[in-house]
Amino acid sequence: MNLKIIEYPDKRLRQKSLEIKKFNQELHDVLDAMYPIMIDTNGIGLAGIQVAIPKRILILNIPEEDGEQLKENLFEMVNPVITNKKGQSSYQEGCLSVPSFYEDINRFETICVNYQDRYGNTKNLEADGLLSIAIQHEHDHLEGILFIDRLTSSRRRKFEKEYKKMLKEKKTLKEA
Ligand code: QAP
Ligand code: CO
Repeated sequence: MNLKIIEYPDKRLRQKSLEIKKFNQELHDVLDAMYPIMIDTNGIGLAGIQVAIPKRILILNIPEEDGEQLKENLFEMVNPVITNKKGQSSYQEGCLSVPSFYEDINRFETICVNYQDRYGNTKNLEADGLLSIAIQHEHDHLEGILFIDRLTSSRRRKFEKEYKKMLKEKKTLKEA
């Protein structure tokens, strides 16, 4: 499978992703193909729509304290629903679809998430810390929401200016 990460301002990132109904080989192939892309691009989370697949799937791999990403810590969530949220936390977020930009974003501190695994088994998880933030960030992608949408309007304007400048520089480099 030849998947590529799509980047802001690609409009496909605004699509609302659709529920998975069939837990078949095609789903497994997509999930299997998403993992190496996330690792190769130094990501800790990736949603289907980021590789142009508008389905309610996301993967997460939170690094250990030494920064190492262990495959045994991989979460695959199909049709995730956040059922409970409490507290507040702030974290400097980034996104593979918004490269080279990082900003503090407020999220819920603790959440409960109900999801299915790749076989369709129902799971329940209470998450806090970075895992909780990552689930909320990736879940937003399923709704067509990006972390930059959660900035204050002045920070958002600052982002748009910096990002446009970066895209221009990228273009100049490509032409050279
Ligand atoms: C979402 O984000 C997230 O700009 C996952 O040049 C973010 O994996 C969850 C990345 C923060 C929790 C906290 C971004 C890699 C990776 C970049 C990512 C970049 C290279 C972002
Ligand atoms: Co993202």
